[in-house]
Amino acid sequence: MISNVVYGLVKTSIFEHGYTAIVEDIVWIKTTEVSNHEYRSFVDSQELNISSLLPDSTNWELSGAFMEPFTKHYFRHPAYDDYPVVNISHQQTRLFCEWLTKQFNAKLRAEKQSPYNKIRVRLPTVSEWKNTARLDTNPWSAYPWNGHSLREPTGAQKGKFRCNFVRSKGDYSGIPGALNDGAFITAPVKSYSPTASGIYNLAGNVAEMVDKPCIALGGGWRSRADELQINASPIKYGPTGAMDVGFRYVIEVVEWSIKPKRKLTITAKAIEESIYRIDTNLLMGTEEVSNHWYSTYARQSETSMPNGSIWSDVIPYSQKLESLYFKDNRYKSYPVTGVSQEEANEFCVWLTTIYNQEKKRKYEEVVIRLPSPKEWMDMRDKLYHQVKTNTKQRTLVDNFNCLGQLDSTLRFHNSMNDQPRNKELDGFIATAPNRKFKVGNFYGFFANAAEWTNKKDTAIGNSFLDSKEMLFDNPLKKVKSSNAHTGFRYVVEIIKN
Ligand SMILES: [Ca+2]
Ligand SMILES: [Ca+2]
Ligand SMILES: [Ca+2]
Repeated sequence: MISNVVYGLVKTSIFEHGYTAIVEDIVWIKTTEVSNHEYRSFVDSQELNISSLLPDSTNWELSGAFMEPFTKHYFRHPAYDDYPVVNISHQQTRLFCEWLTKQFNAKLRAEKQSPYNKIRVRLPTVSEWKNTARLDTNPWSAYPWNGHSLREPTGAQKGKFRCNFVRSKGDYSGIPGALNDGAFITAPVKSYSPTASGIYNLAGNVAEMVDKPCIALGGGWRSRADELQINASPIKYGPTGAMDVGFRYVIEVVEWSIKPKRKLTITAKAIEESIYRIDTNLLMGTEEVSNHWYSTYARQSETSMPNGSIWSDVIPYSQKLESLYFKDNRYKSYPVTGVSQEEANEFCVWLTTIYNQEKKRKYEEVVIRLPSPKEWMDMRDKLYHQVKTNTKQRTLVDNFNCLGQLDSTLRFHNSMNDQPRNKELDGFIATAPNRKFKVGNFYGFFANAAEWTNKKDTAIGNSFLDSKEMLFDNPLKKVKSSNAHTGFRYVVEIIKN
């Protein structure tokens, strides 16, 4: 099950069950609507003002139906423990989320090994909710499953309804038998088949609140089939909620615990292993300079690493990269970015000294420097012919901006892991590890990070921000200052053999 995958991934008790990642390692959504039992544990843990936290049970009224038992028992009776909490206000859900944030952060503090320092529980945004509904479907799908049928297409449940809604005006339970969705009002939060990601009742049962007040998504037990569609108009609710409106929350990680990079000694041999001959006296780095190499330089020359905040300019949900990219061991093999052309030059000078000073070295004297635009372009033309091989082997040429727009959907963010759901995606929203994409003998040459040249204010090559169409053209770029998508690779020029 998904929950186990998530647990395996994060190794922290707060994710033990009931959550699915919607932004890899950053945002999780609860797989069920919040139940009466869960909301009650919040209310019952408070000492003051409990009455202001209780659902407004007077909302239970429906002309022509006998609702008194719900008014009296729905929230408190154990028979309804696993039913979604309803009749609560937007403000009450906020207090619930604040309370749960404190509970979870206390748990994290108690766990020495947790990868997270701090999380925040909150209602999802409209787009997070909709993208959750489309995690396992075609982008154009009307419901949180593929196809237009509201009945199970296969399996033991074939022909049964897959959600709780209204069949026709005034009919909340349907007629008995297979036509019936089985629920007169709400159904337990784990009713019906979950999506492939393990999420229950996105469509129907109770409409779900989002961060924006007064609107709830997905339709509820009083909604018609068309009102359950992902893009249907939201349900409106009043100041004390409604009997068909509940919520589910997301957990967003805001702070990670840092595992510092291990110490690295850069030797002449390591430099020799990092380059490939491109001309008689010229060798080029086969990959972009990594965070690990750059931080080794930074430590030894008392230079600072780039500031993680540059990530917020280029991608949504940037907090993980902001806190970890330039500091943490997990990103040691990613290209360093956020360095200015001058800083890249200084790194090259430092590396030259390292090489020429060492006793065990292949070449008597070298100069390590940034490539000229021409040197880089000549290499590009050679590599261009090898792209065919990649096509034949069905391996991607590089890490670029597959969907053309970064904030299009969460399924894109979700593809930050190594196994994208869709083969057309390269799997990375920001940079990829240096050695992930290869053409000929070179990694990350066409994209991943753009690269500084030795020509003033000029970078070359594309980056994770550029579309596929740009991958093979337009490589020269005027760049004034450091940014999150420009890194560099060096060339080694042999002065004396
Ligand atoms: Ca729902
Ligand atoms: Ca990408
Ligand atoms: Ca590159």
